[in-house]
Amino acid sequence: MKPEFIEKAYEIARERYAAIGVDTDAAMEQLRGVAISLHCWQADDVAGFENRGGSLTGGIQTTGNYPGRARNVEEVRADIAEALRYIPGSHRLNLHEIYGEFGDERIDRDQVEPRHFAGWIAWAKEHGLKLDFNSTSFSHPKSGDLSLANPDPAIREFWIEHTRRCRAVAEEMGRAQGDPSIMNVWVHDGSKDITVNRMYYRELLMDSLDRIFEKEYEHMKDCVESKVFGIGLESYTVGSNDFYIGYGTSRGKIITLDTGHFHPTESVADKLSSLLLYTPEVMLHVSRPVRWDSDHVTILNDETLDLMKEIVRCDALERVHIGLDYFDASINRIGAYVVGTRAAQKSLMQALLEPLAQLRRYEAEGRYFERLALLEEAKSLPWNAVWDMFCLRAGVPVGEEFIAGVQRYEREVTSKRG
Ligand code: RNT
Ligand code: ZN
Repeated sequence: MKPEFIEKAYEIARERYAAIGVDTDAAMEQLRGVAISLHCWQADDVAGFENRGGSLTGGIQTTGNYPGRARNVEEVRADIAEALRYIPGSHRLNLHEIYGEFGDERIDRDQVEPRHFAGWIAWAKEHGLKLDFNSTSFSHPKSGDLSLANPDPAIREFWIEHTRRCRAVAEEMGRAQGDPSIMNVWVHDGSKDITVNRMYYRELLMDSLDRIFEKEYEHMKDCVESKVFGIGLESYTVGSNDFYIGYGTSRGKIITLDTGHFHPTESVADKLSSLLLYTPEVMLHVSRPVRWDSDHVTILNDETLDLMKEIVRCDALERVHIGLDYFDASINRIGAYVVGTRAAQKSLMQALLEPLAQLRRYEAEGRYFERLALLEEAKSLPWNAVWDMFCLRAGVPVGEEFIAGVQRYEREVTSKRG
């Protein structure tokens, strides 16, 4: 696309938006300030580097067998660096504990140390990325159906120790990058069939979490993620939404909202304004559930748009952290990163271009026809000209141009992987 065309289209869009009181330059400036936390696990179908040869457990699943999956730390890094070439702005990378560099040592999950992430910390610094972190309860011989809520003291202690150590890793990341690392705790604990001791496992989970969070840290922040159900764990989830709303609000912890972890017609966007009244911050896992928590690639759809609009309408860009969480093994994985991240950014771009002042005036005056009409018209305002300009200024491909870049990398790199 010729830069002159993009500039011309932008000039027109700027005037069009100015007429309804929206400053497009300010919107771009705001978007530039928003880092999206890219999840490292799209690169290799949530495999990690423990090389135990085990499969993905914990009620989550990747489907598809697209060639070119990253097989080691070098390949994960190269693929993420490649994806970032097509994504405007500076971002974060969200690691899971199983992506530590353990070398030839046999380091079990209750032995992980910050040194296993020294390579990541150095690499992230070189690439201008900040790191976030996750403990990993799944894909391990001790995962079973219950980890932090396990009645067996030995297994529960193992996972408590793991999660405590993960917080120490996150602390080190945060210290090294001069910005808190956000550490997410999601455990798969649940059961397949009718459960009679529901309260008991929740008591255990509450106690485990309290013990995990005993130590105060300065350079990391904790967040807790709920879920409706997992595969093979359909009837009961220990860490349900109600559990974590109670836990997070009573303990002052950040709550993670994964857009795939609610009932299909439930609005995740609508949760923000309630949660933000009671919790310090919110972490998002933006995903795309198709019929269930399928973790399809995030796209620009009504759900993503509503979520981003709600962040802006709540004036909460500083308090809501946007992370991605999907894993599609059926398509080019680098392309999956680019499409998903750009979709989140495009949605946020539209949210930042909303004629909010005028909409609020209409609402306050009870002029609901006018509010509805302006909301409808705003949908077809030339937001894409502003988005194109944003990409041009950031030095990344405009529009569909990135497809060719991803194809080239596939030809030269990922298709050659065995
Ligand atoms: C699972 C949760 C969780 C995971 C990652 C891998 O349903 O969404 O966030 O996707 O921890
Ligand atoms: Zn998630």
